[in-house]
Amino acid sequence: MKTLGEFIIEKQSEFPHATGELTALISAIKLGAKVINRDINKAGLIDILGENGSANIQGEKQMKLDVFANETLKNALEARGVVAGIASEEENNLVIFGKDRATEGKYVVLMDPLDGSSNIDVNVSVGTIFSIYHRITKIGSPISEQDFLQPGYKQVAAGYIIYGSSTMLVYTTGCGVHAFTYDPSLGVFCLSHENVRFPKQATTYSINEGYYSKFPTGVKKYIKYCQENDDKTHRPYTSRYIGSLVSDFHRNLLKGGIYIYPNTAQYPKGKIRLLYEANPMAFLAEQAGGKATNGYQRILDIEPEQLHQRTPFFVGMKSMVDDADRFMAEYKD
Ligand code: P6P
Repeated sequence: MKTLGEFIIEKQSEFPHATGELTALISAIKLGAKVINRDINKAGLIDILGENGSANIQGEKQMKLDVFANETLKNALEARGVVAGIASEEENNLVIFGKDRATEGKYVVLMDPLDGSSNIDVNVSVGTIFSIYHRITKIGSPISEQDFLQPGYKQVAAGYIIYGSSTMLVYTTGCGVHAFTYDPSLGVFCLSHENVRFPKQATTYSINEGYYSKFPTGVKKYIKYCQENDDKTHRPYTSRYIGSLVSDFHRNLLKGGIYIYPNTAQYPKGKIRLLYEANPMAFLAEQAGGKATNGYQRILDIEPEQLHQRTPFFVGMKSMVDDADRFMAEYKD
């Protein structure tokens, strides 16, 4: 059994210039994940206690779990002193760490602390997504939005935690994708999947087909393609959609699939956030031999303009994303 801590230190020794700061950063995320995992597993119970007006188990004012997840990760990251600040789905603006605006942190972190949190009420798995960059501004000077509005190909590391039937932390630093399963009896994440790659054979497409009438023509054509009978390409594919990006992505990574959230009437620019959802998942996908686009362009090449900007998102096995992109090119609306 190899723990996440042991694995990171072992890998760190492969990078002589590594100073251990990224190791400290990832272990802060690991700590945050353990705390969030503990409370997610009691979510129903805490809600029940909270609903009759009594205090929750810890006697604290009950926080919505996604706010709780945000506070937990923010505190864990600030405590390590290697992060200059964060951007989060739960924060309108940048959060600058350190007593004054100048700070010594070498990294900035962008995160969706609890993606798919509406699923908690119905006991469906949810996730935390994180994306790590070197800051652009000089260490010691104030950080600014330019530290965060970097294209995805500049990410130093990215990953997610999935709180499902087991809790797993999946991450990449650009040297493959590695997955660790949490053992609550020991309080450690153990290496369970080293160098994860998408399978060779496509099996699953994930999209909310309830919005079919609102999809671009290329997406409609691709869905019909997935549903055709063709033994050579193992179609029809299975349709699976959980409504939680991390869960759908994780299943597609292990079983072979594609996740699509295109632009729709309700989300003309797409629903998925570029900086702290699409970019980290795209980095992981490419490191696992897959592909991620907005239907036309590589996600990691998109030059961000705003912290919370959205994008259409096609991510998964390269062969499946290639097929979807081909239909998008052929049937431009
Ligand atoms: P819809 C969760 O809110 C999320 O951002 C993704 O995790 C998920 O795939 C998608 O939205 C679900 O959106 O419109 O299908 O309910």
